[in-house]
Amino acid sequence: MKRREFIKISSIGLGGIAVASSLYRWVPSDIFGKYTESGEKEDNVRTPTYCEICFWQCAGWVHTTSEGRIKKITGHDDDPHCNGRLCPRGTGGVGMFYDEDRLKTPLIRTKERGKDVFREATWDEAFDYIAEKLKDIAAKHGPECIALFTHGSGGKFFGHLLKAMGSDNIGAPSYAQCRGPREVAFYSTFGSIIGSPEPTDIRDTRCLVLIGSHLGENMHNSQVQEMSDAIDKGAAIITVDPRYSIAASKSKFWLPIKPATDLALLLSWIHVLIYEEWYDKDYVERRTFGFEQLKNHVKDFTPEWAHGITTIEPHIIRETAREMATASPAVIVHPGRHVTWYGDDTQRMRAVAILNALLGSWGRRGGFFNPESQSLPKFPHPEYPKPKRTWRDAFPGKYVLAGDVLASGMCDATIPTPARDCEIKAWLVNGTNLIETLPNRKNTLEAIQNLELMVVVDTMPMEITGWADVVLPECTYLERYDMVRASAHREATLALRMPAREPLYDSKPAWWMAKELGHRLGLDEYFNYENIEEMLDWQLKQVGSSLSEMQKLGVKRIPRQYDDLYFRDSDEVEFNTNSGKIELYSSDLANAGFDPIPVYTAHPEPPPNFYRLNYGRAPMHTFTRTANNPNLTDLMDENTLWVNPKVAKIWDLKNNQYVKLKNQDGVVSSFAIKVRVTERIRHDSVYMVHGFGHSNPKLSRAHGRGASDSELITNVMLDPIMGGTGMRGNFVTFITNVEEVQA
Ligand SMILES: Nc1nc2c(c(=O)[nH]1)N[C@H]1C(S)=C(S)[C@@H](COP(=O)(O)OP(=O)(O)OC[C@H]3O[C@@H](n4cnc5c(=O)[nH]c(N)nc54)[C@H](O)[C@@H]3O)O[C@H]1N2
Ligand SMILES: Nc1nc2c(c(=O)[nH]1)N[C@H]1C(S)=C(S)[C@@H](COP(=O)(O)OP(=O)(O)OC[C@H]3O[C@@H](n4cnc5c(=O)[nH]c(N)nc54)[C@H](O)[C@@H]3O)O[C@H]1N2
Ligand code: SF4
Ligand SMILES: [Mo]
Repeated sequence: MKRREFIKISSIGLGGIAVASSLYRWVPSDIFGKYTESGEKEDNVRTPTYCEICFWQCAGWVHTTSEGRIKKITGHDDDPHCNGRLCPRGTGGVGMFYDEDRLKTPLIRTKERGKDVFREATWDEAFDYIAEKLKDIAAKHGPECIALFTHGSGGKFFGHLLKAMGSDNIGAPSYAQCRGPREVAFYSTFGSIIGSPEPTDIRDTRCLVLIGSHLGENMHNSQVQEMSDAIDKGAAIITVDPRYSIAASKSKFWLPIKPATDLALLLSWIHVLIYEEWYDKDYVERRTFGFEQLKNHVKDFTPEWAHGITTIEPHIIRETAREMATASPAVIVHPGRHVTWYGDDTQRMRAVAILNALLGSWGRRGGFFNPESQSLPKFPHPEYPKPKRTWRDAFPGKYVLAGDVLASGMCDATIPTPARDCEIKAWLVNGTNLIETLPNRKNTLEAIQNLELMVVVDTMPMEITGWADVVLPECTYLERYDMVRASAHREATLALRMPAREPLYDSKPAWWMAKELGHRLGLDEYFNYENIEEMLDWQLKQVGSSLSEMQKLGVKRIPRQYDDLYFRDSDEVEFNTNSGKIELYSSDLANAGFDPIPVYTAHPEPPPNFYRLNYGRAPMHTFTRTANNPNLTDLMDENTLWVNPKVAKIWDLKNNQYVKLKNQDGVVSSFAIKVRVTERIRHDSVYMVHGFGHSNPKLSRAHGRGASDSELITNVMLDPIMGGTGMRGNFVTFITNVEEVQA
């Protein structure tokens, strides 16, 4: 979009954002403030941080006593990610620091891989061991055979190290296992990805449509606050979910859709908007490309057609379309976040993007705003060597529209096949529990067994650390510096994380590990600073701040220079697409040989006596990373299996009874899970929260508590467009003769 066409004004929107009051009614009230204590003022040192318990990265303050005892973490009032309030997980972050099961020293494996038998090592020993192996692997196979899997702040430092070595194989599970399809879909429609935090203008919306996005359980802080605000102001929520989620309970309309059929509903909404002439005609005419093709394409996708597929009544489809149209342009059909469901996810997300375009919500108040960020220049270093190969070479002609590295792709490219002349030989894994994170565990383990080296950087003994050759203990986010958070929002902000105290045990920060490894690999010129303070101070000074200013402020808001948070009706806008318009008909997809307008295809149904395995989030946990956190296990220490009463009757299942699950490929869950009989789940599915069923016995609170959805996800429905790993095509049945209740 051409910024110079906008009028420049000095500053806008500096006032504080109202804090929602009703949000925190959504989760049990005893969660909040439970772990805070009111320390005396004079014994209260506060240092800035941003949260690492999830990727919303709320900024806050760590309150310590003068002796360095961490008392509590609170939200930063100036931070638009949290508006002064942390979610239960963020407050409970203290538990991560105090967890006595933490990794305490570097470890080097002494038995065969996977046996989880290690000896303690010094940092020097561990680094020397790793550096020698990496040099050897790079000499034998090229540095491109080294891959980094990372999810979390330390990835910046290890990513820099990898690039300095000459490898671009740097991937996070937050693409192919999470947001990838929506990013490709919105990029091909609007010429812009969604990114994080999502630029959804929820606080000013009049209608929010959530398709599988379970905000409230998905506890992305300010989004949930804004949704709560919007509800208070009378916004209508439309929730499409086979499960009666918390969001559904706050909704004007709950559409309990038959799983895997969302694309039919979306196409029929598009049909209704167009054929009832409820779409934003002026916006569509001026700003979009391919309307006639779209109109023709959806001609037969009537609500009556969709009813037969989705089970949603035709009049409900019409009424909800009307609700959106009435609110337009202050309406958001939310793009969701974890959208890798059924393998046609990019196309489903395209339909979501098209709906938003028809409703004129992109770039409009109450729809999607135009985010602003302040990037920090990189500390000077020599150019990176150009890699001769990447993971993509393992998949010629495939996943051409993937805009980012596929973690699952790098994993697959580690398994030798005759067709391939090179495989990935070494993994550096930072802050991602790949065993539980990637679907198809057998495949992940096969890849790991083919490695010459696997180094895992983590804070806890997890499933992935058990398979490592070398484990490096990172200190928690409360004990370290990381890169400055420079995030995009209505206004750009910078947020600092600094240590609130010395690290416990012999744990160290990622920046230091990367620099030390760089030194041993002869890459000192890439780490041309004494310590991270020097580097951060240099970066901050380039944008008119400094480390000492940020240590005091914690968060710095940078006023927008241009009045371009939304388009004005009079603005001419050029979109970053081939046509320069919003592409209802995608030329990117057409050029790559895919359907330019989404086509509905049916997905497999559960076989007799099997139920679709559905999974999601709980407000007090994040993936597998919090399952052992003492503060958060206090709130929820195992997951339960939601079972519809009809199904419970057939199987004679009682509430609180433990069962094991067997999937369509005969995989049986390692641990039993407690049944929760509830009308809130459809009869064709069962539901559990992801992140439980830990098999590492070193997790004293989490081991064997609840079941792991991951180990039952053996069928992966690959998105041919961008390689996303659809994970909702797995079916389970019950094993009821489980004697033992968990210890
Ligand atoms: N079956 C299934 N699979 C999924 C999902 C699902 O719902 N079900 N969700 C998908 C989605 S949406 C995503 S985004 C991914 C998330 O995938 P991951 O980010 O891999 O998720 P976690 O399970 O939280 O693993 C995080 C690891 O980082 C470690 N860790 C925590 N803090 C730190 C730190 O400060 N430093 C270091 N070095 N390590 C740290 C934790 O101990 C843990 O081992 O998973 C995807 N995979
Ligand atoms: N508390 C907490 N919050 C989190 C996280 C966390 O770990 N903990 N993780 C964060 C991350 S990285 C992500 S990606 C997001 C993920 O959260 P979201 O993007 O909101 O949701 P999903 O995990 O995709 O979907 C879960 C919902 O989809 C419903 N669902 C299942 N199948 C279907 C279907 O076929 N159609 C429809 N319409 N709905 C279906 C489920 O019933 C469930 O309510 O959460 C984020 N927020
Ligand atoms: S939403 Fe909660 S867990 Fe996530 S960053 Fe914010 S406070 Fe931390
Ligand atoms: Mo995610």
